[in-house]
Amino acid sequence: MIGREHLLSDVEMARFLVNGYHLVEPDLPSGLNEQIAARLDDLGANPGDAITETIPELWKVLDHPAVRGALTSLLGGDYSVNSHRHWHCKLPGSGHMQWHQDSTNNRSTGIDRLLGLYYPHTISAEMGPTVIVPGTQFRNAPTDRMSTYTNIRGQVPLTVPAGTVAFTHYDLWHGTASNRSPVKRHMIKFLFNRSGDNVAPTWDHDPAELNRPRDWGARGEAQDVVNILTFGNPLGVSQSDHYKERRIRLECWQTLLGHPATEDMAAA
Ligand SMILES: O=C(O)CCC(=O)C(=O)O
Repeated sequence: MIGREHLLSDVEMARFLVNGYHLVEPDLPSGLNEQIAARLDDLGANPGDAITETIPELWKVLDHPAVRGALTSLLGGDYSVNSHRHWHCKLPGSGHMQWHQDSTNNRSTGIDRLLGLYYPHTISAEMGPTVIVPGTQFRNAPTDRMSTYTNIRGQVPLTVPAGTVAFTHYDLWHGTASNRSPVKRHMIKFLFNRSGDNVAPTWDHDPAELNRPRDWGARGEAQDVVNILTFGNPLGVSQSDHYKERRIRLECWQTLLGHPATEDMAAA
């Protein structure tokens, strides 16, 4: 049983639906990140999915209550840890990785699977951070076309402290910057799956949160679920794109609450 203090709040859940990512900084046992980073520094070959057999300490990250709390909130209490995982080592001098969405063109407008990106050492801008594009998780695009894009206004380099786990919607656009530092940059990518539909919220939900009125005067600074879901527009996309995305996120929110979309919300 996960303590309520480790679950996401309504506002954090709404922000995930808008931005497509959520960062967790678990207070891991002292020395654990350093130990994992040192083991990775010394690894000769990439063990692929067997990275957790090679470095079993990685389970301490996945088993941390803050990590389990985020996963429970986003995917339900019976989420599964997919057997696929991968060590992404960016060597000094290696170039950028182009924008892409992972896997085949099998996209979801729900929250059915998540990536969890664990960084055992602090990532600077020079080390080739993962770069994500907030709000693109419901925006399917051909990889060939994406590969021609350069910097995107609103992109976020994950320059994060050691031990951070970045959860992203599986379909969020991402790539990397080049590694201009003298050190190897490590990231372990995990994949998590939803096992069943929600029949009730699995985060720290307060139904009163949904009673706030829409406030057209405070769009950019929205601090509550209704206004975040209504006005959130991290890339400043055009009105018609914003309306399409808003409709998807409102339907997704209703599904996460455990009931199908109402006409009222879907028409928003
Ligand atoms: O190495 C990274 O930071 C990102 C890797 C990546 O984009 C991927 O595995 O799809």
